[in-house]
Amino acid sequence: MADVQVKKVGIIIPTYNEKDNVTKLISEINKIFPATILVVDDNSPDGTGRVLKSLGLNNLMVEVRETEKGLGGAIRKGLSIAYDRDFDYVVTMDADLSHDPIYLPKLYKKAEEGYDLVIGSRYIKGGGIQNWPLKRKIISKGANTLFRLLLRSPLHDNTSNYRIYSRSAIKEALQCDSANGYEFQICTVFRILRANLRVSEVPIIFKDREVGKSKLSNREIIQWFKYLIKLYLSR
Ligand SMILES: Nc1nc2c(ncn2[C@@H]2O[C@H](COP(=O)(O)OP(=O)(O)OP(=O)(O)O)[C@@H](O)[C@H]2O)c(=O)[nH]1
Ligand SMILES: [Mg+2]
Repeated sequence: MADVQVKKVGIIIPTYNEKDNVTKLISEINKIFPATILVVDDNSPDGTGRVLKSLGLNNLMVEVRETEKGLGGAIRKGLSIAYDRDFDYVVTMDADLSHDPIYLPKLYKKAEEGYDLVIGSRYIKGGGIQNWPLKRKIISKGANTLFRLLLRSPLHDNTSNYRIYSRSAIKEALQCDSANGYEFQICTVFRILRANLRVSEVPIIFKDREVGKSKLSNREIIQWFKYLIKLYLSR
């Protein structure tokens, strides 16, 4: 019989006050996609970490960061754990049900075709956004257009956190050690492209969160644009 190698896939979900959303998300993932799930929680006041640990699922790891805060740092922590544990591929996705797990098999299949970074993309044919206010759409589309132009990215969606990394791509992403907020997504794309790794996109329909609060503040948006200029000047 042919020796079929089973790949180890991890899914990293950063959380801050998402106990209801992430519980539902994990149950949906477990119905359709076998993987180890690693939640990196920044000691959420709503007890996300405690609630998840009480589920007692054997494919779920919960990493609670007691003192550190920030989306970029949380994802980096997850990637670092997954890399050390020899995962072949790692998916990152948001906890708030904006990223539908039905796309997981498509992301994985594309990565298996030889791509190091595959983005779940809102901005290619077949992709889209449901229920976002106009202001949010303009900011996201504007940020992506600017990044594409300034950094010459072939990707249409550079800011989506729904993506799958190969081990080579994780290695590059882990170099983004000063990108602690939302800028982590563009730092990783920047480095992965600079390392000449292969990138691709699969279309996703992104749904706005229905429960819980957004953590994207005006301060984060300004910090993101400053970081984009910093990347541009560092080419
Ligand atoms: N661990 C950790 N997770 C975070 C932090 N900030 C955001 N997240 C998580 O990162 C994901 C994306 O954050 P969101 O608040 O949904 O950001 P967004 O998708 O840009 O904004 P909305 O969809 O409008 O809420 C969610 O799973 C959050 O819980 C943080 O500081 N630490
Ligand atoms: Mg969200």
